[in-house]
Parts: sequence; structure tokens; C-alpha cells
Amino acid sequence: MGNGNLLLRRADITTLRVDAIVNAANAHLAGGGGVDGAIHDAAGPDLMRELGERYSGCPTGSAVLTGGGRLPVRYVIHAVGPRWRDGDHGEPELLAQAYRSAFTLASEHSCTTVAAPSISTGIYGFPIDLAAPIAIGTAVAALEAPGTSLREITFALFSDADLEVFARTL
Ligand code: AR6
Repeated sequence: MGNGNLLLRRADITTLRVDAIVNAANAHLAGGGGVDGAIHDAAGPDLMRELGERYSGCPTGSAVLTGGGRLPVRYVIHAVGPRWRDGDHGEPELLAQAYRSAFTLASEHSCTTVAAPSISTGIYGFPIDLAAPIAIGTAVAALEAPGTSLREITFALFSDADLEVFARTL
């Protein structure tokens, strides 16, 4: 795809050795369950400390960057997807903005390899069959963007069912 490769893997994102992983955070950057909890558990307290020192929050559809703490990555990019209501409250565009913000930050920090989870499709309830085309579409656009540093985007899917939806969409 464009300048690099798009990979789909069934994986725990905290185990991946890439330049940056994307977290599915909340607007308060307060930590939580799901992949956010797993990332903070694995990374240790440095991430939360850095988030508190550098940022007061992160509006839905945007992203902020920290170091990787104990994770085998340079950066964690904390992106905030929308909570699903009914699809008529801008959820698809906000999800696209969250991915775009994350991939743009990764390129601005000269990352070549990035891994992302399926943002918003867990606790936030975004239907995965509607989210997958948005996730894949923004990743392809990021790989095609002129001048991008990105050469590999991996979607780390947490279940066979999620992997199957992304694979079918691709
Ligand atoms: N690796 C990869 N994917 C994972 C992992 C993991 N270790 N753990 C869970 N997933 P969610 P959201 C998948 O709920 O819907 C938090 O409390 C999970 O199966 O983590 O964006 C935040 O603080 C699902 O497919 O994120 C926010 O408050 C996907 O990651 C809120 O949840 C996203 O599910 C964000 O909700």
C-alpha cells in the first residue's frame, strides 16, 4: 500500500516491537480498562506521569504522544475514539480523525513501524464491521501520504472474530 505494508495480526499489542503503538485512550487521559489498561500495566508508571505533566486532556478525534516506558517501543500514541451512540453523532468521522491524528503524530516523530488496536470497538461500542473500513482506509491513506516516514502499519486484533472482520474488509 503506497510507501509500505499494511499487516493484520491477532496479537496483544503490548508484545509488539515497533517504533510506536497506538492506545485507545479516553479524553481525560485517565487510564481505564481494555487495551488502555493493558498498555499502562505493561509500560509502568512513567506513561501516566508523563501524560499528567504534559497534557490536560485530549479531545475525541485527536491524539497525544508519550515515551514507551517499559514497553519495547519508542512511543505510545494515545488516540481518543468516539463512544458509539447511534452513528448520527459524527462517530465515523471522529474515528477517522483519531486514526489520522495518531498516524500523523507517528510520521512527525519519524516512526517507520506502527501498530494500532481497533479503536472504539470495545468499551466504546462502535460496531466493528463499520469501524474496520474506517481503520483500514485511514491506514492506507497514511501509507500513501507523500513524504510520510511510515513503512509498516500493523493492526493488532485481539480476537479471531475481529481479525476476520478486518481481513474481509481488506
Ligand atoms: N491488545 C490489542 N487489542 C486489545 C488489547 C490488547 N492488549 N486489549 C483489548 N484490546 P477498548 P475503546 C481490544 O475497550 O472501545 C478504556 O477504558 C479490544 O478487544 O480497549 O476505544 C479507555 O480508557 C477491542 O477490540 O477501547 C476508554 O475509556 C479494542 O482493543 C475506553 O476504554 C478496543 O477496545 C476506550 O474504549
